[in-house]
Amino acid sequence: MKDLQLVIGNKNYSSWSLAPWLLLKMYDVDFDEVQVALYQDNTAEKLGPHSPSLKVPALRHKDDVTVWDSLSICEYLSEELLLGAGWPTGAKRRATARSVCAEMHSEFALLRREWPMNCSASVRMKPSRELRDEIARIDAIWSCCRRRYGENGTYLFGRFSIADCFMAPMALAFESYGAELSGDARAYMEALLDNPFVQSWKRQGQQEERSAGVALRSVG
Ligand SMILES: N[C@@H](CCC(=O)N[C@@H](CS)C(=O)NCC(=O)O)C(=O)O
Repeated sequence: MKDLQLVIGNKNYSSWSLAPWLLLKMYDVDFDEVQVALYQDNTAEKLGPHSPSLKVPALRHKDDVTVWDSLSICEYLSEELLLGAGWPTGAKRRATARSVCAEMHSEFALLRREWPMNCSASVRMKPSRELRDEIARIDAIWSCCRRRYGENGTYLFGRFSIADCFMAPMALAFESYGAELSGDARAYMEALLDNPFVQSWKRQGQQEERSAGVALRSVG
């Protein structure tokens, strides 16, 4: 077993699992991926040994550190394994990056409910007025960060950072449901969706769904 273990849920649906997984992949950190199927009768029992909150993601490091919650895991990884490289350089950029991650992490309940990440979905959905407001706020975050801080690359703060890890699930949902975005926000979303690890997460999520469908059909 490797020093680092990341426990995640179904790739098709588990938006919170994607953030730390993407950070580890982007920094080429060696880790064991432990997948637990969500929403099953035995999910809590399976998560019990890994996660005090009985939710994913959860991280285990060297058998003596357990970290749960996506944002805490990304903070820990950046501090312990990446020498702080998970965040942009410069106090002002870091403060903004932390603010947008915290906002993403604590807000947008409606978006998560009405347009949940589902890598296999491809359906145009007209957003309600309230949902349009949330989409507009994300559009404003993306456009503003790109304009102010994005000069050194295609990511939110130029080079890849934890902020992009938290935007990736939203980008996948926006792609699935056909969000209408401004030019700068759309360009950022497309760059993020082009990331090879985001693509591979999406493909694996879709594959999982196809296999679950086949399993259900063979039971029925
Ligand atoms: N705030 C947590 C949220 C974690 C969360 O809600 N995870 C979902 C999957 S994406 C989960 O484990 N659900 C299982 C359950 O609620 O039983 C984080 O950022 O990690």
